[in-house]
Amino acid sequence: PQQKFRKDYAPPPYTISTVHLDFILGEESTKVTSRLHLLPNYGQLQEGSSPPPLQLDGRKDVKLVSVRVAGTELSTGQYTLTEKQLTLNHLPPGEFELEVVTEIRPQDNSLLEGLYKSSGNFCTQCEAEGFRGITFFLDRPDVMAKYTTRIEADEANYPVLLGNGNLKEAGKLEGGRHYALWEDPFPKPCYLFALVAGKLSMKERTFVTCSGRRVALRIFVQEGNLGRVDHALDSLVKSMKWDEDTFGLEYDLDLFNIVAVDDFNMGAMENKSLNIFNSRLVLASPETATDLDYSRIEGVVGHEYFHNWTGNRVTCRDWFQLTLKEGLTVFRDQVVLFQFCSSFFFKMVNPLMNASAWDRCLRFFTEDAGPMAHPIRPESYIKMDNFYTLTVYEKGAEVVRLYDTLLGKEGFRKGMDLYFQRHDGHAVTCDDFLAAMADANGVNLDTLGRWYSQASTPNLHVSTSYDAATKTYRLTCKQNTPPSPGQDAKLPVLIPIKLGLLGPDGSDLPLRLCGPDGAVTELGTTGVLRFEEAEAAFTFAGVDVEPVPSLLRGFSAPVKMTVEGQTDEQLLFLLAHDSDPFNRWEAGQRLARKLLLNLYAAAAAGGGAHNTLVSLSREILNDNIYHSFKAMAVSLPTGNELLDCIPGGDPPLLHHVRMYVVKQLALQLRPELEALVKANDDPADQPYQFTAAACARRAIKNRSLAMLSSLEEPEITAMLLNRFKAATNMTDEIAALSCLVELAGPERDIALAAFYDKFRNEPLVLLKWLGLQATSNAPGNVGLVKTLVEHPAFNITNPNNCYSLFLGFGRSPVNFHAADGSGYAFMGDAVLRVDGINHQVAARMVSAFSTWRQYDTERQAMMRAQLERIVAHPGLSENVFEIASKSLK
Ligand code: HT7
Ligand code: ZN
Repeated sequence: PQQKFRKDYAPPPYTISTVHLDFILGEESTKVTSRLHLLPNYGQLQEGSSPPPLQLDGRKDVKLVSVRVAGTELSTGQYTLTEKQLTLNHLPPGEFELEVVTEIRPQDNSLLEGLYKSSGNFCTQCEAEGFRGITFFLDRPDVMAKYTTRIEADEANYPVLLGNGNLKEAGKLEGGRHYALWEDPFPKPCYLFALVAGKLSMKERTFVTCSGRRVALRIFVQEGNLGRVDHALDSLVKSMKWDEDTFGLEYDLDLFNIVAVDDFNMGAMENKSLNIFNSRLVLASPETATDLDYSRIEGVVGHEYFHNWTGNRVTCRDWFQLTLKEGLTVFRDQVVLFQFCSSFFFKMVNPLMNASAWDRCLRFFTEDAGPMAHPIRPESYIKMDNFYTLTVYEKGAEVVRLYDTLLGKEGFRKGMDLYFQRHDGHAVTCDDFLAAMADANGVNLDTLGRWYSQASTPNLHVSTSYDAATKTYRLTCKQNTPPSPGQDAKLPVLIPIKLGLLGPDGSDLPLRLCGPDGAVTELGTTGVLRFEEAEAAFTFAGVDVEPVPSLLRGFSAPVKMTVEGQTDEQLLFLLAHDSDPFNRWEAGQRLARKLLLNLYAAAAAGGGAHNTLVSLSREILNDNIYHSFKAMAVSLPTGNELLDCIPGGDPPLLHHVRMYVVKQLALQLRPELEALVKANDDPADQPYQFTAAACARRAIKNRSLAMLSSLEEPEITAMLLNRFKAATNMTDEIAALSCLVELAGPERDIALAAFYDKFRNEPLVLLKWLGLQATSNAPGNVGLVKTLVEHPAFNITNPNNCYSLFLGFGRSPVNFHAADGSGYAFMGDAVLRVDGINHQVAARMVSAFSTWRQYDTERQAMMRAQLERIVAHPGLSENVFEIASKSLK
């Protein structure tokens, strides 16, 4: 397969000003007529040269019916057609009309890219390169055109016909057919094109924009689901208002549609005015969705809406720039979260932190240290779909946060304003974003620019020294970025170090930073140091006693920090007093990490849990702090995070060490945990509420239950089963079930059977049922997971099903990593089977093997063997090939 390189970018040879698409949707086949107005990109041409050839992207399942240039049909000798391209060589000079007619079979399109059918309805997914599955086209984001779409279909089967923009015309046709004509006034790249046709029910709200325009907000779902869309609608209204208030960004059309579909490769898609969502990110009711589902819906609805400006109005020049829209939009959806929890206390009480912001620092570290490591702006790819990664999204968002930290809220806003002023309606690069931020603020951000081109997570090493005689405190900072595939040497990057210094009573000291000329700058009690060399020292004056430093507050840069000589006492002090909630939590995690790694090293199954961990957890549980923070603070670091620190690690052994510690904690903290369970049940007379306080209560109660369940006592197991049966909301029901699934004994089977019976007609809820069983660490669970693949509830052509079952299984430290290799063999078979259906899904599954170098030699050999078998498989997709072959390198 061919690699594409960022360095090879060249502007398109033609621009397209208008696109008219005509879809005749049928059960047998769909006819697509595309009429394009093209003009050669004169900037690219030598004077007097003949028009360049036009190479249009296509796909092998797109059948070419006819091509007309300026009204004249071409004979087959006048163009070249391959599986992936249609090339026209002799074109008229200047502008011309091109008509291409194709025939496609959406009902057979199991890739779910281009036009396909989901639950009997037609829908599209064009990002990144799916549009070529509809018609031959310049399928690249820097070709922006104005689109009109005419859709024709059988009226009884497809009463709803939706396209981008505004509805211009609709009417009945002969033979029970009807049509709709949509016009999108904004130029857009083809990846934002969308079409939906089907039987759908709709709920509507009106949003009045800041300039007084009324916008109709409509959510379309399958019949029967209309009662589950209110939360998504509320979230949309909230996001629209937030973008106006925070960035002055108003919605630009009179209609905003969201359609929920069951078969979708990712979470959602920001098509202009016609967002298409995976139904699990739209539908919510207390009985079927957990608190986490509610918070994800809020986050993704916001994310897709925010793309209207960061992605749609200003888009990417090429796919290497993906983080331009994704990193920025993730940053924007995270700011919403932070805004709503701007005060310290609100931060503590906000349970959503648990799900996203708190652990954001951990999510991309593994990818950034593995064989698939790439800069947030990659240099090459085989399949772009493989680069919708944690690095591009999450690390990319952290890089956007660097601007915000350095420039402050107002400086960041100035940069955003200039970015839109300069680039609205254009396809641009990450360099353009950086230039707008720098120019708007009159600062040099060159060293920040290096974050875009260097892979792997920088290490930040800080040493401290206190001079009592001069009352000065000195921080010496060093940085280095480890090598990554294809990149050995790295340059220092700009690291904003947000910090505070804690005095003996735990309060923040005033920060007086000494400049090179001896001048002192007052930084308040939380300051930001600009660190951009390989090594630099920062000195603070007027420090009466040696402080405890709180460094990298709020995770101010995506780096791995070590603080020389940091003691457990200092960490405990920070945990007790730090005014920065992130660092308070991080101090606890550092302590827990140390203890767990020591225990693992000794593989010490006997003896008591480390006293410090017990007393620390007791203090947290008894402290007068908010429950959501307690729930988080008593959660141990994840197995994956710990494995990153254990070369040649044994995942099942680590799991057992971790569980041992949980059990010791539960043994010693039983009274506290039982009291928390008792005190935090939802009041019986109160309906489910998705509020910070209610979620926090459920979080600490269910965390306590999970810890208690590790005791495996009959009395506790019976209590869990009772709670499972009595639960009135999905959060509590699934919390009890997930404890029971980890236990041996009849209660596990009773609960699983009852859950299945209750929800057998609720595919979204059954995803949880599949996922819990697949992820279970019950010994020998590989056999059960194999039977689930054959279960009537499991549908291998549906991505959500595969993600719950196969990706869920890949997360089980015990069974995926079973010592006999049965888990690896099962996953290897599954990857090949799924690859025959859906390449994107299979590529995500094969990533489970990417971390193979982290484990002991036996496991390494077995995982490697699976990767080799997969790479050698005839007919393997490019998607899977790219991940598997890079993992082997
Ligand atoms: N921008 C969207 C990306 C997306 C996607 C990419 C590849 C294949 C399928 C896909 N579906 C959606 C989603 C987002 O980040 O907003
Ligand atoms: Zn996005």
